[in-house]
Amino acid sequence: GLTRLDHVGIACRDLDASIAFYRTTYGFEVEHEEVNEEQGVREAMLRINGTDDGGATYLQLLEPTRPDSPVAKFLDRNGEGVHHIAFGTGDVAASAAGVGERGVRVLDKEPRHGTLGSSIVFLHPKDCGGVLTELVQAAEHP
Ligand code: CMX
Ligand code: CO
Repeated sequence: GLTRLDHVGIACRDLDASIAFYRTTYGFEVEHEEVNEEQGVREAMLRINGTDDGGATYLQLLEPTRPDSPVAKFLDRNGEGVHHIAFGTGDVAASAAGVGERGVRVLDKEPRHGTLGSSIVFLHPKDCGGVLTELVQAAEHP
């Protein structure tokens, strides 16, 4: 099942400026940065909290790497702001299948590569009350 809020994804035009805002305003630090060419993003993960069992919740700051990417399209339409939420699961394929049986469109037939070797799928925002929703399974050996 879905056990936690893994992250909130935020679309920004300038990743370094966004990182600086979160550091200056709240004191959040970047734990990890990477480029995901498949998703068309340069991203930073800022850890908000962590639990003894290794669970954590992040902000995911997203800057587009190309103009036809989902985040670039979102910025063109809406400007900067909250782009998606992500729930954590121990088995993303099983969770996606379960949600799909309830009539929600799963956008990825097979899980794709996410942050730090995680496996991710996206659910259509029109089937989720206007919220683009991601399911994420952490890598076993990050
Ligand atoms: N949240 C809520 N609604 C959204 C949305 C978002 N992030 N993005 C698009 N929509 C809505 C639009 O407002 C639009 O609604 P209307 O028809 O009412 O105007 C509708 O969805 C279609 O929008 P679009 O601009 O034509 O966009 P597309 O259909 O081409 O793509 C989506 C939308 C969700 C299928 C696409 O963005 C997608 O596949 N996203 C998943 C991948 C992704 O977002 N990757 C980046 C993050 C990577 C990561 O987290 O690691
Ligand atoms: Co995400």
